[in-house]
Amino acid sequence: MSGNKTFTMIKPDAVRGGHIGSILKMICDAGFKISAMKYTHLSKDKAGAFYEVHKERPFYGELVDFMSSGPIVAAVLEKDNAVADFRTLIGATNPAEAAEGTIRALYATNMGENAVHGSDSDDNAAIEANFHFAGTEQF
Ligand code: FUP
Repeated sequence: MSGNKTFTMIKPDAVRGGHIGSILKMICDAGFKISAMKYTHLSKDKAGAFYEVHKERPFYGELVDFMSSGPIVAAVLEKDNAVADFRTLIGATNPAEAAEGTIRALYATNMGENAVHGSDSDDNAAIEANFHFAGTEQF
């Protein structure tokens, strides 16, 4: 059975572009309830730890620099089938391949600066939510 929570970040490019409000509206209009949210600026250490799984990949350094280059919005979202439905809403990692009308098709710049994060499994959704939020900050 699929879980009902996913974790997202509105990344520094989309924040700089002034798209927080539009992206949150798309998320709410798609039926997601916000169960935790914060506006924060990740340190390099924290961005590096979040993306630890990509440590050996060639793009890791750039990814960490980008994710710590400005503020982000982190949030936990709740909906039936949250992980899969949210990945449908955001579109493919590479915005050139993202379906029309998806958040990345509308707001992402390129593969690296791709506007939003979405968890890729129920297990990772829980790990990522707990990485950013204490239990008392999740409702
Ligand atoms: P996604 O699950 O769609 O966020 O994508 P991944 O977990 O595969 O990648 C995480 C982040 O690494 C992406 F959002 C952007 C960055 N990335 C690159 O910069 N280049 C790549 O080739 C793959 C990912």
